[in-house]
Amino acid sequence: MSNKRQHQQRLQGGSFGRGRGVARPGKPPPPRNVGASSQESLSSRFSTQHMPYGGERLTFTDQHLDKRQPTTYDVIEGEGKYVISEEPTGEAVIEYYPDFLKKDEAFNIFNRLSDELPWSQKINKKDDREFEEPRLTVWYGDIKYKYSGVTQEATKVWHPVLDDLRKRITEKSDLTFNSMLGNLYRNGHDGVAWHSDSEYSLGKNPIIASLSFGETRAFQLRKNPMCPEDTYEFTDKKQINLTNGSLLLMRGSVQEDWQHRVPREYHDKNARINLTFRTIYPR
Ligand SMILES: O=C(O)CCC(=O)C(=O)O
Repeated sequence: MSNKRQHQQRLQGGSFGRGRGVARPGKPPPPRNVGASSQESLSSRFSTQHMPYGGERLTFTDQHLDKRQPTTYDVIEGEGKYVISEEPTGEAVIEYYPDFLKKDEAFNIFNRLSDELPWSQKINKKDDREFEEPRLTVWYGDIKYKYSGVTQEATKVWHPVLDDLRKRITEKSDLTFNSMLGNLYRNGHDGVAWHSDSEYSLGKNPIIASLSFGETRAFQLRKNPMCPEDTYEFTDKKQINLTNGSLLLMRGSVQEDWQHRVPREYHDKNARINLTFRTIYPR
């Protein structure tokens, strides 16, 4: 992805604090509703983004968004398929399976993945500024993956646990994947800022399968305003509290019409691992 597109699409969280060591997961706390009282009202800055497959869309570029007042999210709970929007771009579909893996097995997998995968700290570039990503990452795939100034080198031999998980997702969904980006959130200070997985190498309407291990963390989505006449507010917001052993599928226009993030938390959190299986195409 070009620097310009990285800048526009992947609004990485330079404002996040650094992690302070991996906190082992205990029993995840029950999901809680986020969002409070105040409906946000904010004039925001937008820029025009040229989509890889033609057309344009408005993109929010205000990195100070994370510092606003708490806002209200519709919480999606329970197993199911949710059509979260229907636009000329198509349906944006979320599927959530909280019990994809048994809790004990998922905690064991967390321990193996945190000990055995080659996690590393990457440096992001944004506005000619460099900052450490507020999480550790790992990449498995036949070809390298580039985003936000980060290059994840190809790792052709898959760890057996990852290979097994990939097969189990395919058995459940009939979907196949050739790569996996893993995130290790060491504690509540780690997260990922608003972005969409819309790099050119993922193709149009990419399908992402996301597996979670360890601590429950909020996964939030906000819908891009659809036309310049809109009030430039993100009025449609969803949250799924991704629990240990859960599987989330994002399909259709989710990456084109929505952004997502895992916000930084202001209270103690244990570590969480997230594996995002994708299909990437050579350029
Ligand atoms: O940790 C998560 O659930 C989301 C990770 C994510 O957004 C990404 O890898 O693009």
